[in-house]
Amino acid sequence: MIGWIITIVGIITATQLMRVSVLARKLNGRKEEDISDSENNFNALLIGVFGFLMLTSVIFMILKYKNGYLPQAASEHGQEIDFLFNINWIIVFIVYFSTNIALLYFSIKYRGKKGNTAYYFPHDNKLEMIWTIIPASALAVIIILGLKTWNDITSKPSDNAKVVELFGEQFSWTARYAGDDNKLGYADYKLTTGSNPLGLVTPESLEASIEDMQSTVDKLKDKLDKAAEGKEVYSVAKEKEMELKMEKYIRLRERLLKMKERMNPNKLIVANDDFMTKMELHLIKDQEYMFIFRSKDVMHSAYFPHFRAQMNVVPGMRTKFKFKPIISTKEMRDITGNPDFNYVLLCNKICGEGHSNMKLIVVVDETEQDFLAWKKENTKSPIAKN
Ligand SMILES: [Cu+2]
Repeated sequence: MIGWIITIVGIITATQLMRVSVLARKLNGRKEEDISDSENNFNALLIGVFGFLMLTSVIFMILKYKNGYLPQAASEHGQEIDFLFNINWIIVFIVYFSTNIALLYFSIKYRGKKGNTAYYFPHDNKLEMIWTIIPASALAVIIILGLKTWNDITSKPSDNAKVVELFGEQFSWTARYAGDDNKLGYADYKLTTGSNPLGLVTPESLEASIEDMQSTVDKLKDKLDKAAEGKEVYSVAKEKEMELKMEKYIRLRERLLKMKERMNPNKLIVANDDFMTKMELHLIKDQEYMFIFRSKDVMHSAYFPHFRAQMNVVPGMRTKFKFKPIISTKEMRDITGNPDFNYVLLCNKICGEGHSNMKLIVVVDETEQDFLAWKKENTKSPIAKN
């Protein structure tokens, strides 16, 4: 509030001062365009002071915040992305400083002087060429390098990339590892139950869901029969609701029966060696990973700031991203000097009121042995065994 008052009073003062100087000119019998050399010199001095403050404050901020925008890259492609980012910064700074220094220098050098006349300079082909070719080649370098890196990042992973699924829901992440066969078992939302939270398709889960749906249908049918015989009384709306629910479950059950017919049982057992966790995502240093993202409810976005990876997590489709962590958690703790440092997976789409809690600690183990030791203690089968 006080800031606003000061600003408004400042503007009023400046306009009044300008009016005073205009009136003073009239009293002296000078025309408005008659500007003395001393006034021009004073303007040139102000330009110099303003330019100096502007450029030094930019240099100050570069030195102060140089690493402020992103943490150190800890994945293979992350370092390439940072390299591109730095090239862009270098080009921006060269252009920024050279054009602004030239602008300030010439404004001061050619400040108004008595007797100066303007130089007539309508067109120059050489200059046109220079300011077309230089920006065009700078852009070409940025675009070609960028496309090349993007193609590398999004190309197919190698055969020894380990497959991990990240399943997003309001408001948590579940990591499912593909197991020894390195194949993720099939999943279908229709099979999602309390004991099968990821909706994995196995012969048992299919059978269990079909039975489950049958018993729901039976129960509803029983109630509706009793209502028809007058043994139980429901409101018209309630009865309609039960009818619709029963139809829905009959439809779903038919679809699952068809799925059971179509699916090769040998393909369904690939889920059996999958293992999952909601506690921490453990990765192995220098191991390539293929992440597959799935969402249970709304759009989420999986964001690994240290790995320079971000991918939308969309209901009804699978999105993918591959990367290779190259700095272990232990090494990063030494680099940052922070013994509590941890990599994180964050949700980067505002997906509901608990969005800010949707986070998973990521640990990069030094060796496969470390990973296996963690796996033994902390992961479980994605389907609860009865
Ligand atoms: Cu989210």
